[in-house]
Amino acid sequence: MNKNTPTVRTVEFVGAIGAPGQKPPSKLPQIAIAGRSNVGKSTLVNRLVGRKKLARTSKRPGRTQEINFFLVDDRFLLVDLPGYGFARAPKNIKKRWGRLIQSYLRDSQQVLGIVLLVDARRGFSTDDDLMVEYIEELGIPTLFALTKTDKLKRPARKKACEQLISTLGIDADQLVETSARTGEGIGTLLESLYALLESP
Ligand SMILES: Nc1nc2c(ncn2[C@@H]2O[C@H](COP(=O)(O)OP(=O)(O)OP(=O)(O)O)[C@@H](O)[C@H]2O)c(=O)[nH]1
Ligand SMILES: [Mg+2]
Repeated sequence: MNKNTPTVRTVEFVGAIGAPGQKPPSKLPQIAIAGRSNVGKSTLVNRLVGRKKLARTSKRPGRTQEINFFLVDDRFLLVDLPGYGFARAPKNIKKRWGRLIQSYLRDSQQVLGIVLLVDARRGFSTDDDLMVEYIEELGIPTLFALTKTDKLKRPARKKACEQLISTLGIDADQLVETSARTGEGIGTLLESLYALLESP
């Protein structure tokens, strides 16, 4: 992290949405963390704000079942979404989570940006593709982050990055390599989020 890296001073859980149609707990700008189940969304939220146990995490997919809102520095909401693409979840549950995420992203006027996470070892999935399509339809600015880079050696990691960049047709600077374990990329991602908040 360089000396300009923002640091989070205060953070608190301010509410959750469990069903489509419910409203976010505040009208402040929101940045949502999206991705497949188990990709590391809740862990990344904790790491970004420097609090180990704020958002609940689990080894098993399907941990986060509601949309959770965390107020950061009384300035914006970091939003921990439930994961999608969890193959073993019952069909009705999968449908419910999908509807919940879609209705929130569609109806909230305050979603300033989305960070879409992709597991460095697992790569981009069909479900990610559907999510990207949906986000594009809504026109919400999106950043991409590879997660769990600590689990890959350099060459494999480089390959994962190149693959994702070419699949998405994005510029290299739209992708951040992160590890919640080592802290890699966390400062960079935080800087990007603050830049987004400050953009007109
Ligand atoms: N090695 C490593 N493990 C990680 C990292 N980030 C998350 N994990 C692990 O991945 C598992 C899933 O993390 P979560 O943060 O609960 O994942 P999630 O995306 O919130 O999952 P759902 O809420 O089920 O959608 C946990 O066992 C974490 O410890 C990372 O950077 N490196
Ligand atoms: Mg989670």
